[in-house]
Amino acid sequence: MIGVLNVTPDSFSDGGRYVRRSDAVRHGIEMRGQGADLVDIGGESTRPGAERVDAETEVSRVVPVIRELAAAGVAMSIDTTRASVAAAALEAGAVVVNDVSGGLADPAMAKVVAEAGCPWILMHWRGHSRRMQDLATYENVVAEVRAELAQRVDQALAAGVRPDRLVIDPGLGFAKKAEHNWQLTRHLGELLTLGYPLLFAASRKSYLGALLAAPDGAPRPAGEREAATIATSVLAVAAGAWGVRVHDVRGTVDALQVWAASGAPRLATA
Ligand code: PMM
Repeated sequence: MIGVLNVTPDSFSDGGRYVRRSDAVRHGIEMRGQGADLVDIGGESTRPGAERVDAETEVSRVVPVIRELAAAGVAMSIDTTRASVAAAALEAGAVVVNDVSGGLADPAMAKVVAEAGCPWILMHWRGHSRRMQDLATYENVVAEVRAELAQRVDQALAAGVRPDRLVIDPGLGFAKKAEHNWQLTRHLGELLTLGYPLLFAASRKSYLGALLAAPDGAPRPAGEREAATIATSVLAVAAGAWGVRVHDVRGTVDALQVWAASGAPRLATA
């Protein structure tokens, strides 16, 4: 279970809430207490259309928070596509790199991860946020995402990253239309045949807002997509996902406890 902590003014769901360091640290400790195994710290918004910030800004947002949370014993991943930010975050106490570009955005990332020997979450990605929705064209989204993730894995291995350090992620909402996200959700088992643990990160994403739209077509606001998020997370874990990345840790932990206690079978695992 990974809890989301965006130290940004503009992320689509929690943007602006944790810009103050004390608020961010308090929320990170709270999520750990609720059952988050990792708190995922991001200093750059990746919402569709977002403009980039420079590396110095990203580092100045995340490093002080990472230092304080590390001192409090909280395990963290750094959500970044930049090798320099990942290196600074690892040095400050993060233990996992969560790279939404799967190593594509920064050719130096693989070396940083290989040298650190840390786990690396490789997400399926086709381009930066400003243009990513133009890249959401597929003949067969499941086969193409699987093939592109396999390339990311091969590149990571070629750079010397150990196979037991890799986690794959279908990248819901990143160069994906709603129907692509649903297809991937339906066919997680095909991605699991790559043989790596899979992270599923649907939390509060806009395709859930579209699903729950009001009769006039207005999407459900991001903060009111929690029940839908929990439902997708439970379905993903039941289908064999290794982990989920969510904003509401407590609700997700509760739901997964119900699922585990029910004895319902896991459909597949990597
Ligand atoms: N989505 C966001 C950010 N980071 N990391 C991974 N591994 N997978 C995702 O789908 C993902 C991510 C989107 O933004 P948010 O931080 O506001 O949820």
